[in-house]
Amino acid sequence: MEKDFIDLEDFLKNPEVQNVTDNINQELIERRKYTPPVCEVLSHQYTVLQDNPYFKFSIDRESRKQMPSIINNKVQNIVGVDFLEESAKQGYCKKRNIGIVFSGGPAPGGHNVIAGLFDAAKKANPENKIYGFLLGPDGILENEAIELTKSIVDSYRNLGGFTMIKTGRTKIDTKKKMALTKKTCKNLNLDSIVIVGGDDSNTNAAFMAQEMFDDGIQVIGVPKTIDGDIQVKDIEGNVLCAISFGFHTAARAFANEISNLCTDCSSDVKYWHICKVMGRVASHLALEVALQTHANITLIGEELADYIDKKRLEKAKKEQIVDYSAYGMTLRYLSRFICDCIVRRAAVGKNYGVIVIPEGILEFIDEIQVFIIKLNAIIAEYNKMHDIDFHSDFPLLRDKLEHLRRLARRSREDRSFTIWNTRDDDLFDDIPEFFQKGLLTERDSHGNFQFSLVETDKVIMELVTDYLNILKEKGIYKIGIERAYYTDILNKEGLDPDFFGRALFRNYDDNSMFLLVKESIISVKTLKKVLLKEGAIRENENIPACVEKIYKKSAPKFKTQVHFYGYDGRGNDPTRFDCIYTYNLGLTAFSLIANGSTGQMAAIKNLEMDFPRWEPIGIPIAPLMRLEERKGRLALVLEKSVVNVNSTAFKVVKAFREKWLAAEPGEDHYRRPGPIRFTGKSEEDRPITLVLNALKDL
Ligand code: FBP
Repeated sequence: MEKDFIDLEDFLKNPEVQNVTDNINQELIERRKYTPPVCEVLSHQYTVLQDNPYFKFSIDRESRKQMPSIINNKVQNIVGVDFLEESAKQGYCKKRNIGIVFSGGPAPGGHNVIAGLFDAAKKANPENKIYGFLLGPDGILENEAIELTKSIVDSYRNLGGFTMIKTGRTKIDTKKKMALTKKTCKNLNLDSIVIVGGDDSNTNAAFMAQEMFDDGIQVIGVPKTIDGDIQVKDIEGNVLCAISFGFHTAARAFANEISNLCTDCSSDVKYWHICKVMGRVASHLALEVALQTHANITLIGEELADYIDKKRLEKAKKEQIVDYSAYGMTLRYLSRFICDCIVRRAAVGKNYGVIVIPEGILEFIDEIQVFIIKLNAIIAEYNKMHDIDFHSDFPLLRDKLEHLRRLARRSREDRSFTIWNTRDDDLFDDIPEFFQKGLLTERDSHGNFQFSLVETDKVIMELVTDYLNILKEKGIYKIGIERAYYTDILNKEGLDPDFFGRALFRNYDDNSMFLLVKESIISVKTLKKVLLKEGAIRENENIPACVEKIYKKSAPKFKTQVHFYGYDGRGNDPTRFDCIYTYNLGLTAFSLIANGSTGQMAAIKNLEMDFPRWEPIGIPIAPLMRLEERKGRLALVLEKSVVNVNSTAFKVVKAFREKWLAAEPGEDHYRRPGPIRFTGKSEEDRPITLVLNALKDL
C-alpha cells in the first residue's frame, strides 16, 4: 500500500519548513542590521559641550530650593571634535560603568537608546560597561541588573518594545528608595545612570541627580512616551524638544489600523467605527491620527476644555448675572455634536464613518471634573460626619442617587448649601447608569477618583445612541436617498416620481442630490397615513412596493464597532524616524555623561526639520519643574505638554474638520498612510504634527 502520510518529525526537519517557521525572518534580519544615520556632531571622535545661555526658563522658587546643585544648569550644545587635549581626553575616555533603565509604558525605539549609548560608550573606551536594570526602577531598588553585551544589544537593534530589560512603573520618590538607589550604584560602582521615561521618570531623574550630586553619580534623562506629552520649550517659546520618542510609531500604527477601518466602512457602508486611542491625558496621538487618516470625526480633549457656550453667556449678560456653567463642555453637548455629524452624513447617504476619541478625553470635560470634585467632597464629608462609611450606608446606586436628590432638595431650601444643586442633579441624571456608578465608586487610598476605571468611549457613545434614538423618533435622523436612484426605481415600476416624490420627501423640489423622507414618516403606518393625506394613494390601496422599499432604505440603524488602539501600537517596531531619533538620543546621553553633565535630559533639537539640521543637546530638567497637586499635596513635577489649541497642527485639523466629515454628496476624503515601512523611500520622515508646527504660526 502507498504511504499516504508523512512523518511529522521528518517534515519539521525539511529546510523549507524550517525556513518559513523560524523566528528569524527577513524583516528581522534587515532591522537588526540597519545602522541609523548619526547627527554630524556625534560622528566625530569626541564631543564637547557648550553652555547655551540663549535659552531661558522661568524657574520655580521651590525647584531652586529643592534642587540647588542642578538648578543653574543650562541648555548644552554638543560640538563634535576629533582632537582633545590629553587631560580632557582622559576624562572623556576614562573607564565608566553606566546603568540604564526603562521606566513606564513601553515606547518604540527604546532598544536603540541602549544601542546608541552602548556604541558611543564602547567607542570612547572598549572597557566601558553598560548595565541594564531589569523590570524598570525596581531593578535599581533591588539591584537586579545585567551587563549588556554586544550580542544582546545587536539582537534588539531597531526593534520595538522594551523586551531586552523590560520596564516597570515604580517611582523612586522616597528617602528609603533613594538610599537603596545609592546602595545599588555603589555595589555596581556606577558612574552614571540613564533614566528612559516620561514626565514622572524625568522628574525622578532630576531628584536623583540632586541627591547623588555630591557622590559624583551622574543622572541623565531621556524623553520617552508614546503619548507625546514631553515637549520642551523655553520661556520665549523656542522648541527644544518637539516630541518624545515612540510617539511617531504609535501614531503611525494606530493610523494604519484606523485608515483600514475607513476603507472598510466606506465599502460596507453600515458601521460607525468608534476608535479610542491611547493618550492618558494629552490628545497628541488623536491629533496626529486625524492628520494621518482624515477620519470623519476626531475629538481633541484640549479643545473641549476651551469651550464656551456663547448663547448661555449672552443670556446671562442680559440678565446681568454670571453663568459659570457656560464655560466648559458638557457630556450632553458633546454627544449632541457627534449626533449632529452622524445625522448630517446620513442625510447624504453615508450612515457610516470613523470617530477617533482620545483615551483621556473625560479629564477635559469640565462637568466631569466638577462632578468628581463635588462627589469627592460629598463622600468625604459624609464619612467625617457618620460612623458608617458612605459606600456601606448606600450600597446600591439607587440609594446613592436618592442621597444626592435629598442634597439637591436641601439646596433649594437652604441657599447657603451649594455643594449639590438641582442642576447638578439633572445633569447627573443624564449620565448613563454605569458611568453614574463609576463616578460614585470608592475612591483610592488618597481619596482620588480612579479615571482609568472608566470606559471613556462607552460613556460618550451611550449618550450618542440614546440621543440618536430620539432623533430617529422625531424623524430627523434619516438616510438620504439619491434622487437618480429614486427616479429610476419609480420609473421602472411605471410610477410618476414627481407625484410620489412630493408626498414622500421634504426637499423634493429643491434640486438636492439626496432626498430626505418627511420627518412625520417614521414607520410604514405613518408612511401610509402621509401618502393618503397627500392623495398619493387611496384608502383601500396598498403602498406601492417600490415606495415602501425607498422608505425602508431611509430608516437608519446606528450600528457601531468599538476599537481600542494602545498596547498594539506601543509594541510596534519603530518607524525609521524613531529608529534614528532614539539611536542619536543614546549617543547624546553618552556625550552628556562623558562631559560630566548631570540632571540633564538628552534631546534632539530641530526634530521638526530635515535630519541634517538635527542638533543633539542637553536640556536642564530642574528649571522645567513646577508645583502641581499630586495625591492631595503639592509636589514638584515636570509639566505635561497638552495639545496647544493655538498650534498650527491643531488649527489645520480644525480647518479641515468639515471637509473630513464629508457630510456632502461625493466621496469621503480619507488618507491612506499605509503600514509602517522601514525600508524604501515612501515612508514619511517625521510626524505630520511636527511638520505643521514647524511652519510659520497661523
Ligand atoms: P507612559 O507615559 O509611561 O509612556 O505610558 C503611557 C501609556 O501608554 C498611556 O498612553 C496609557 O494610558 C498607559 O500608558 C497605559 O498604562 P498601563 O501600561 O499601565 O496599562
